[in-house]
Amino acid sequence: KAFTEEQEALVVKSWSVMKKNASELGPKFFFKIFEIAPSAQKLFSFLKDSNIPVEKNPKLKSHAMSVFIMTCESAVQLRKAGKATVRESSLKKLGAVHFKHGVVDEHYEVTKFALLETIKEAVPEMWSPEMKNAWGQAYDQLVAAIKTEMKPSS
Ligand code: ISQ
Repeated sequence: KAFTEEQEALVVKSWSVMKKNASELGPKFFFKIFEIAPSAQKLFSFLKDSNIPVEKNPKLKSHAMSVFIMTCESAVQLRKAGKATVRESSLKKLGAVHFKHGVVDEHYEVTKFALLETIKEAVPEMWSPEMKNAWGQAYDQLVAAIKTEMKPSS
């Protein structure tokens, strides 16, 4: 389904507010996933080999922040670009990394739930069923784009 101008406006409006707090919202998004699926922490070598509590780990924080920004900016660019795009990485690399870790549909669903919850809590005064739908659709398009690249890196 096409991403409409109205949906783009909702995504842009909420991202312009969330952007300033990306350093808190990114980790919040990741910790929601770790709450639902604690084993997801095993994906990060820098967590396994560290004595610092996960919520204080600076590498995890900066990684979570860039993943969050990348996800949101993909949504913001969706209409202009005509398809889901990512910066500072390529869909090929993202596909290969998700393939390598054996990511399956349920993981993408948990992540979608965590992302929507994070946004809802970040902009409660703007949140609406339409906004939930706009972010959900943008997320689904990003996931679809990653899935088409889910194969071993050559
Ligand atoms: C992979 N992709 C996006 C977000 C994530 C959060 C936790 C663990 C893995 C993830």
